[in-house]
Amino acid sequence: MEKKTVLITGASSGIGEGCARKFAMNGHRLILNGRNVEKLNAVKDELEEKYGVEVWLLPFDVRDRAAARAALDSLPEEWKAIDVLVNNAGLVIGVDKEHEGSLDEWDVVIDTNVKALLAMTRLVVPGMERGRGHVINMGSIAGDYAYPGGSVYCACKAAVKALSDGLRIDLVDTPIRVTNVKPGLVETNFSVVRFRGDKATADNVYEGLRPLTGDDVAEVVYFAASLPEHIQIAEVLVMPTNQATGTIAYRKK
Ligand code: 8X3
Repeated sequence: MEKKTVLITGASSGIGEGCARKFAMNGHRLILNGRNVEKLNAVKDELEEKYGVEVWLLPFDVRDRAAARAALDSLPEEWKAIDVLVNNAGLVIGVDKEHEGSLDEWDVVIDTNVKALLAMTRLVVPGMERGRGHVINMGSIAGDYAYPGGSVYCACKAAVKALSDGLRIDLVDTPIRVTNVKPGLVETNFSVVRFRGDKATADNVYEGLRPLTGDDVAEVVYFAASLPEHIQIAEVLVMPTNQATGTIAYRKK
C-alpha cells in the first residue's frame, strides 16, 4: 500500500503501540495520541530509529473534546490529511456488578470507550472526504455478549459495534472504509487497570493459555488497512486459539 498518514489513539502501550509498530515497519507516517508523554516519546524514538519513519505526537486525553480539537488543529498542513484513524483508546475500571459499581468510574469508562471514539470520528472523518480514508475501531468480544462483572464495558463495546455499523452506513456512498476489530484475550496493561493495579489478579486472566499480544491484534488491523481500497473488512473477531467465547477458554493446569 502507498504511504499513508495514520492516527492512532491510545498509542503509548498495548494494542495501540502494536499498531504503531506495525504501520511504522511498513513505512507509514504516524500521528500518535496518548496521555503518557514519556511513554509516547519512547515509542516515537524507537520507531523513528528502527524504521526511519516520521512520527508526530499529539498527547491529550481523548475524553477532552476541546483538547482533541486543538491538537488536531495544531497539526502542520502536511500532516492534516489523515488516511487511517485507529480509534484504539479504551479502558475498563473494576469488575463490579451493574447495581453496585461506581457511577463516577463508569462515566470515565463510557466517556473513553464511546464518547471519545465518537468525537475523534466526528473530528477526523470530514477531512477524509477528500477521497479516501479508513476508520478502524477497537471493539471487543465483550460487545458480542455481556459477561459477569463486565456490564458497562460490554455495553460500551456493543456501542462501538453500533457506531461502526452506523458510520459504515452513513459513508456507503464514499470511498471511506469502516472496520470494527473485536479482540478477545489480549495481554496488555488492560487487565491491570481493570483490577485497579492488582497485577497478580490481572495475570490470572491469562493463566494457562497463550493470550494474544498487542502486536498480534495489530496484524489484523494492518491487514484490514492494507487491502486494496475496494475491499472493506467490516468486522473481525480475533482471539487466542484456546478461547471460544467471552467466557469460555481452555486453560492448561
Ligand atoms: C477486552 C477483552 O475478554 O476482557 O476487550 O472482554 S475481554
